[in-house]
Amino acid sequence: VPMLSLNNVFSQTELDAFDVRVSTLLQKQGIAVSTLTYCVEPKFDGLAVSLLYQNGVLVQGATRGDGQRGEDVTENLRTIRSLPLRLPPTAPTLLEVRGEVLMLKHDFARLNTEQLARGQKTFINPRNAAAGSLRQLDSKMTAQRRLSFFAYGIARLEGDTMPETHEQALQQLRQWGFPICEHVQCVQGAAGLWQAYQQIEQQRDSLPYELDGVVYKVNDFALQQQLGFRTREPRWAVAHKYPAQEALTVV
Ligand code: D41
Repeated sequence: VPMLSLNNVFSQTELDAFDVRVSTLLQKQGIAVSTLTYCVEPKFDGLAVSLLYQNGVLVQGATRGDGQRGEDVTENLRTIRSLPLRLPPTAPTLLEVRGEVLMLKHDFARLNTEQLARGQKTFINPRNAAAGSLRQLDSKMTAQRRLSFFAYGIARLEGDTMPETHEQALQQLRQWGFPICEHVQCVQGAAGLWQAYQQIEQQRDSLPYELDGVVYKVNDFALQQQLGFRTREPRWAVAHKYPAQEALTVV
């Protein structure tokens, strides 16, 4: 299943337009909608990966690459402590999970301190550190870097019924042992999206990971399917970026 990319909105006006576009498209298809329910989740500044489980066992993990073909990073992914290698007996026969690999702020700070002490190059930001760590040729090197994983979706499921909403899919993933971001919230309409955007922005500095924005997703899978996608971006989801963080330094 290809890994889609996300369109962006950059303002409240564009956010409103997204909600209007979604409602109008559904109305044109004869689906009456008053206020839409969306899931809002932090957009981690990490690397998107796809994980394939057969009979509850992780058999393959890949980076996104061009969306069709990525890099096989299975051995390196196996070293991530929070990423389940084996699922409980309740898990489906086939499961493909999408999520984000990232480095927490404190693990990044520690890595750079260690790099300095060893006289090795430091990393510019947690994303670069995570990317460099996941692409190591020797998984023993990856194991020494503390990477984290959060699941954000189910791409394929066999041997069980697909949940009806994104929120339920995340709950199901949690029950199968995947780490899910605890800041995901369901909201109503454009006003709800804007409120959640601002609320998560206020928490941004106190969160243990770096966010580059939030992602809005139509919660109902039946509606997602009606909306479909345009070349490589789903019509039912969009990313809303936060302004880049600025800091002062002595040169
Ligand atoms: O946290 C993220 N970076 C994130 C990325 C997320 N929370 N949700 C995402 N959802 C999708 C869709 C809606 C296409 C399944 C994503 C991404 N995609 C994504 N990451 C990289 C490219 C696309």
